[in-house]
Amino acid sequence: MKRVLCLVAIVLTIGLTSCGGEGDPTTTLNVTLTDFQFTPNRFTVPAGEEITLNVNNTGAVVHNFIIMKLGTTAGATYEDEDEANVYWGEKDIQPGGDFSVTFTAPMEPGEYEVICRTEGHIASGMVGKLVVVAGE
Ligand SMILES: [Cu+2]
Repeated sequence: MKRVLCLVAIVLTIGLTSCGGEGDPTTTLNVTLTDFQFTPNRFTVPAGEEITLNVNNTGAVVHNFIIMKLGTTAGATYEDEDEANVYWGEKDIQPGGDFSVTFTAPMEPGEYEVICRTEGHIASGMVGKLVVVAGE
């Protein structure tokens, strides 16, 4: 019985966490690029706001931070035709690269795919989510 209660508590906690959102929306994103991950790999931003992206590539190879348009995906491999579905991207971030860029968050709330276009990196797990939430 105790075990069941515990499980219920865990489920409730998870439920509340996902309900309370994805974490509060923020206009400053700090992301570390490694071989082959975005850390963190989930970002929540307010729609239409200017977002500052602080990028740090601590990996050994070139990485990218590319946001795909809503409802699109680069699939398992980023190909030339995926270019048309890019919402915004910071491309060819060199190893050791550590800088800030800004972009405007999409107006439409939803979950946007974030990927690294370097060959093989999506398949290796270099995928993230940009969650856009409606402003107040
Ligand atoms: Cu990469």
